[in-house]
Amino acid sequence: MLELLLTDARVATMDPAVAGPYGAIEAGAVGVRSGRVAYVGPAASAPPARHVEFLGGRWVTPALIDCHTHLVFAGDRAREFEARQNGATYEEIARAGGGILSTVRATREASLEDLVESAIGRLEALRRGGVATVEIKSGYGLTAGDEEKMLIAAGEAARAAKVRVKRTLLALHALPPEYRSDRAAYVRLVCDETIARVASAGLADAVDAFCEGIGFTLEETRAVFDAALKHGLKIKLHAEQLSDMKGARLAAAYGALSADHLEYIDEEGVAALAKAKTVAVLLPGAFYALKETTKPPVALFRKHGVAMALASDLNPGTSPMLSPSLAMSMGATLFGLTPEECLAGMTRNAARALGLDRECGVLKTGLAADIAIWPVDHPAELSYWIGHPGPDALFIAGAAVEEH
Ligand code: DI6
Ligand code: FE
Repeated sequence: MLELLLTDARVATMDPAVAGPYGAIEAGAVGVRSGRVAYVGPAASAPPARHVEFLGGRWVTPALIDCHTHLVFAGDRAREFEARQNGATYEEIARAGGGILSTVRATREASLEDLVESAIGRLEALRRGGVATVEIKSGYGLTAGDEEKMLIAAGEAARAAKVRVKRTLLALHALPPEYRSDRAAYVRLVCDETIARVASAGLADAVDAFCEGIGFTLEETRAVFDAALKHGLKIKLHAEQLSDMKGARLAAAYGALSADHLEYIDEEGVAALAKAKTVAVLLPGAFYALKETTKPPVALFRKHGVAMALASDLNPGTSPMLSPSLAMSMGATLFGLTPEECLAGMTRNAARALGLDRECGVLKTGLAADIAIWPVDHPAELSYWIGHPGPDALFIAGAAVEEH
């Protein structure tokens, strides 16, 4: 006996094993038992259930997954936005000690409680948009203790907002001011202390680094990857966002779950991602906010069969974006993804980018019952509306989320 059956639905399973666009099942149903999907298929052959909901032909999809955010932070960067609107560039602001470092100052000063509270608000905004799983990076603390504080805040906020979370240590995000004259010492601190502390406390699943001219070099990134692997953490990388540092190749060589941004990646880099089955995470919010013009090479990702995910990159500097719908709209309109690629980018491929492909991201028997019910007539609408308000209902591990 199922606990819940959502029936009289059109189901975009996003499961590649189901033939056709979106892995769609017309006149379909999804059944739930013990927080897992227990049936996906034609409504006519669904087993009996204690509760049955008739959806009147509405579309059901896997709940969305935002696989790249920096949503724990203090302060805001609205003044910096104003400076940029008056002509300053992101790089100029960063070199003048603003940018990421201004958020570092505010985040170090903030209490754990304040970080949790503001993060809950952002998580709830994403959740209203249909997001059940979020990745959250550190990177605004930079000392071992402050990075731990951020990751603890991420865990507590996710628990309070009842969303599934994956946490990523991004200690190589910016050079902290106290190490300005000794980069090597900072990288050593991260390798020898921060990673070990975070890993042994179970505060992160992966490490990431900002491999960039205004961030960290390939060699510095490599050192952190080596330390991360030693401590059993997975690898992710901010690569080729503002220039071609050949970071994606390095990430692929380390078997990274994902390489993210990738506006400046070349074909050799794309081929390396394909070979390593590393997911390309595209972040149109930062591209939009920075008014970039170089787009990620979507045609090359398709040609080489690199899975593309799409995420908000929610952060105070380059992507203050609280809407998964906007990420999908921008993925389509700015980067040229098809609506089906956009939805795959925030479901199936996002799950892969987090190492969660056996847990969520498609509607398939045995996976978590993370389900969104949308008031739309076609799944293309999820990328078509510019800022869709979100699903009518959202289930996370089989539990209905209240405000929907
Ligand atoms: N790339 C980005 O776009 C963000 N971090 C990164 O490595 C920016 C974060 C910020 O400006 O606060
Ligand atoms: Fe980012």
